[in-house]
Amino acid sequence: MDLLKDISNNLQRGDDEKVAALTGQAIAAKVPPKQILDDGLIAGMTVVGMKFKAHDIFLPDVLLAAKAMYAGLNLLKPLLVKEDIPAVGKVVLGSVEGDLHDIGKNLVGIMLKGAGFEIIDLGNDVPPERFVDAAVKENASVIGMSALLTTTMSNMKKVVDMVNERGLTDKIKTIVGGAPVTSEYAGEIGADAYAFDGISAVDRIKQLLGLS
Ligand code: B1M
Repeated sequence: MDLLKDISNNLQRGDDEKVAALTGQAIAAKVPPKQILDDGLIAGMTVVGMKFKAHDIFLPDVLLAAKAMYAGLNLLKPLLVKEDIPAVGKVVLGSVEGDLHDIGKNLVGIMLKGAGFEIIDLGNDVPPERFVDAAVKENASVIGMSALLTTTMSNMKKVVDMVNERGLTDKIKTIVGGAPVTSEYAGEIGADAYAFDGISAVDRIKQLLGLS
């Protein structure tokens, strides 16, 4: 669809105003929000990632693309989250220490909220003990960690180890995700689950809590 291609192209150019306007048009034209997200915004960001890796574009371009991504995402958010549904469980969510990438983590949060979970979002660059302390304080049953860098992935293990060391494994389950993370890696570090994207995070967390 041309409109979705336009969203992708303008996101790649970092034009947040155009992305917001086109996302608004797509919503008005009743394009399903998940399609706008996948075929417009995420499609554009995937190209940005490839161009960045190939040194065709540079960090400031990626920052502008991220700003444009949020311009669209903010309009989609209310459509992806159903309001007023009773919470089915509490999830502490964050990007691990050293990691400033938060778009994917925020998307996962939106999907979980849409499925009725209460989200305690700790933001990005979250030290291990903050994850665990927040889960205990908030009486959350799940800690969700996101990492986009191969250099920060190992901080997920620190959180899993801390949950074990503090004897909290019966009360708190851990789930990990993010572009470089795999289910094998999740198994290696002893996390309870891995999810590829927001939708599978919902499924995996429901399974962990015996809700499905
Ligand atoms: Co960065 N960056 N970046 N970056 N950046 C990557 C990750 C990189 C792959 C780009 C590349 O080289 N192709 C590369 C990492 C290489 C590696 O580690 N092997 C990279 C690099 C190198 C860096 C810097 C080091 C660059 C530098 O400074 N020289 C630097 C590091 C900063 C830091 O974190 N300390 C950096 C900085 C940045 C920006 C700040 C400019 C910006 C982030 C802005 C922001 O997030 N607010 C940025 C961006 C935008 C990217 C790319 C282009 C796009 C990431 C994104 O938002 N994707 C990225 C390339 C890429 O991934 N293709 C790249 C869209 C998002 C919807 O997908 O985050 O994968 P994603 O989330 C998905 C799934 O992974 C999953 O669900 C989401 C929805 O489908 N998921 C989970 C995520 N978390 C989950 C948790 C779960 C379950 C599923 O359970 C809890």
